[in-house]
Amino acid sequence: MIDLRSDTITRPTEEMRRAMYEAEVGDDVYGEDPTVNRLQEKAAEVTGKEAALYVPSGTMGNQVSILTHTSPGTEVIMEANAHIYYYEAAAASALAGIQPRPLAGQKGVLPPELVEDAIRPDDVHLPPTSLICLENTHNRAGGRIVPLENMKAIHDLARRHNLPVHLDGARIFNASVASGIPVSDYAACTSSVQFCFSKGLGAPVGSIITGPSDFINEAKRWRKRLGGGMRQAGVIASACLVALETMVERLADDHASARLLADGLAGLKGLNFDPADVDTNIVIVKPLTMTPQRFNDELKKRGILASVMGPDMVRLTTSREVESKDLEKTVAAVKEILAL
Ligand code: TLP
Repeated sequence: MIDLRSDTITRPTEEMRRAMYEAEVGDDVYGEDPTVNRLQEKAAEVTGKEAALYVPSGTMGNQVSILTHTSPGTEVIMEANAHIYYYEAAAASALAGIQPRPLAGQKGVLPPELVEDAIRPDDVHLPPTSLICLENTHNRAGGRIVPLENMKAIHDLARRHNLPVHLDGARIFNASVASGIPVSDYAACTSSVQFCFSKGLGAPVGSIITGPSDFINEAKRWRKRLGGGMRQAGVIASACLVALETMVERLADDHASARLLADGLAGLKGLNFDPADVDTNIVIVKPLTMTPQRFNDELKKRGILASVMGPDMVRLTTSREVESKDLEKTVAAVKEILAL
């Protein structure tokens, strides 16, 4: 099978497996796992923040951040297609007791004026705004890079209103590699960042939150409350260190694969798709002559796995697990399906 469902399907490299076998470990709830500590230091450094906290997943990283920044009964501004809004099973409402304020972005990008207008004035009838969440790259917008200028403008207005900004940077390294802008420049427009090791970076488990030391200390308590305190986590953190050391630059290969796919799908009748929308490793197409589910089923019959992303979208995601011949085969299969 050619697996284009997600970059989460990437399996650890030989070097990661060796590092896992050899990892020095301790009890991380006591802060005594040297490998986790090294990973946290490195992640803090890469994002230009004071401290970091290793967590089991991107979802936990986002939710621990929301829990740490906010209190129940407040409102959190986010893009209407953000992962935090769309794919985290309403965790922010269920766990943090916040009210999400989804704003429609333009291909994942929130106009700063829209964000500023959504900040609540001080009025007893209204929920106080407590946080602004951004996502870069933006998954449901097709891996779009949110421009640094846009993040800066939102950060500036957030500061004027004394509000924190959290970045769901699950794929911030994709944005960085594709744009040539250091991760720390994006992170400088935020109060906290979550990024994932187990997507295109290929590690088997884990994400990380970075931010100021006092924020991370409080986040550690929330991680524990959620049952995310891990013990000899150096075994998995070691693979994340290898990911940071060896897998960042190669994300460019995934972007090149997505470009190959995008060029192959460009201009096909029966598909609503603009290849100019592809910035990184995600290609989202809208089939016009059949449902996304049927399109997906037809792909599967031809040995290709993709993801239905709602009532009109199918997502094809490139990763280290796919080769250029797989992409040629995918383009040929799509042409065949559209002719049905
Ligand atoms: N996204 C997954 C699915 O949940 C959709 C995927 O296959 O892309 N933020 C963003 C932007 C994400 O894309 C994801 C995962 C997460 C957070 C959550 O990460 P995990 O799966 O580690 O909880």
